[in-house]
Amino acid sequence: MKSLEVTVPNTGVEGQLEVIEVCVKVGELLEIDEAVIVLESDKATVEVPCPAAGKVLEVKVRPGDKVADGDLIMMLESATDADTGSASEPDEAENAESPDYDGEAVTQHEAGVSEKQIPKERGFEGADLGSASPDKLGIQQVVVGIDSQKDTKVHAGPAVRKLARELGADLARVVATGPRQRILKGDLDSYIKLQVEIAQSGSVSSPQGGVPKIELPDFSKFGSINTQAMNKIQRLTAENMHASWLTVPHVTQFDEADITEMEIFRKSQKQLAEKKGLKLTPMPFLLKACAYAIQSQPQFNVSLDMQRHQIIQKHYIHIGVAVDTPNGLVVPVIRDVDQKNLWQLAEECQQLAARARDRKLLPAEMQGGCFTISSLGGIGGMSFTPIVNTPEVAILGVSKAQVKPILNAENTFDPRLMLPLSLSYDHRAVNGADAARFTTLLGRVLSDLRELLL
Ligand code: CAO
Repeated sequence: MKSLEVTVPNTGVEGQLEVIEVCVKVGELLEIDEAVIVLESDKATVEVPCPAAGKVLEVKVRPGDKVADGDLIMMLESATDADTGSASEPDEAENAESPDYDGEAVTQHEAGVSEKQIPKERGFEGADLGSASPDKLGIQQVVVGIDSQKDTKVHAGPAVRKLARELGADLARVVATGPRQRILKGDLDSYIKLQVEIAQSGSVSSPQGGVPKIELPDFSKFGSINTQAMNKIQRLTAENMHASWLTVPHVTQFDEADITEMEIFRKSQKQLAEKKGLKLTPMPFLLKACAYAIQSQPQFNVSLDMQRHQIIQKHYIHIGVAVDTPNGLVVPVIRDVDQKNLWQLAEECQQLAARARDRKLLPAEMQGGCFTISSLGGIGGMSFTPIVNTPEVAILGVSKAQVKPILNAENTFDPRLMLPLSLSYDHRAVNGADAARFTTLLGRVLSDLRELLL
């Protein structure tokens, strides 16, 4: 093992160059020609390759230092002598296109070290980078840097780096398509184009993913059409649904509740309900059962603050009820559901639904929800996957109850009225086992309301 001094090779530049990147750390094992430091003059950037394979013993320079030819860069422990500069076969990958200083594509063969190959304005004409081979020196234009913030290696030429600096683009975010993950100018162009597109339209069209913009055809080519502007409710619903669909990892848990006894009780109250001027539908029962389940499982009564990495636990139970109106979907919120009885809930639900359909709801009446119930039971269907009403973390979808044959303890079938439940939840806040417990609990209390009295 020998201790080698690795110095700044002959760069052909008079005076000092700034060290803009140090690509090695003490103790790191380096291959021959691996980038050691990156130097920059006001005209160009150049990588100093390692003259021999070995282990870094000591690094003598830091980013920002000014160095001249012959200055010590690092001490290297090596079993071999430094490469004497014999020409080696250029790597095939390095023959591929890479950008030159003017942003035009040149091949690495052309980007050598002779005067002809490196334009004068680069300041490195006739460069002799010491022990590195001329062909390998062609690689000098492929600067290997370390992104200071992400500690991610970025491979890009000086022109691309300069352009990225001017545009304020973070090269670590650019998808590289060049050989050895090198970022080409075209890659930077695509990245910038994408950012502009995102900024302008809020949507993304990218082969790397994102939300593709859907181009609409001219529908009138296929038949008669007319168009009308979306109203405010429709616009807001579309925006909120889309935001929730994109940000919330949704899972839906399906279950059934045996509401045979509940229906007998509900129907028995019909006359009293009429006297009160109310309609006692399954909704107040669902509200009560959900409030009970939320009390038992408070993880359903949270919101996530992903910016601050905080879980906000709520100590009140306000439940929103999705109401279908001629103008679109609105979700008025019933406050403190846990503290109200079935008649109060029936009355409030009825009044809010009427006000919603008459477009009389105040914004405050649609705020502060912890959980939502969306009932399509009066319409039909077997089950559905409701979208979480963010920043809430769960929503219960209810479909039409149907009489089904259910096996009893005597191994015969009883006709039972079964209510389909579809609980969609934000899987960041709620796990699958909790969701299954939640719907199981709902099923239990809806099949035997006495538990709600305890
Ligand atoms: N199974 C069987 N019947 C049901 C039922 C169910 N799950 N839920 C309600 N019903 C019955 C009611 O008992 C009532 O019948 P009766 O008049 O014989 O008692 C009938 O269906 C109509 O009920 P309703 O829909 O008027 O009342 P509700 O309290 O159940 O619901 C409301 C109120 C406001 C939720 C409802 O009118 C509504 O707007 N639903 C649509 C919600 C929606 O659009 N959700 C989708 C959101 S995502 O796009």
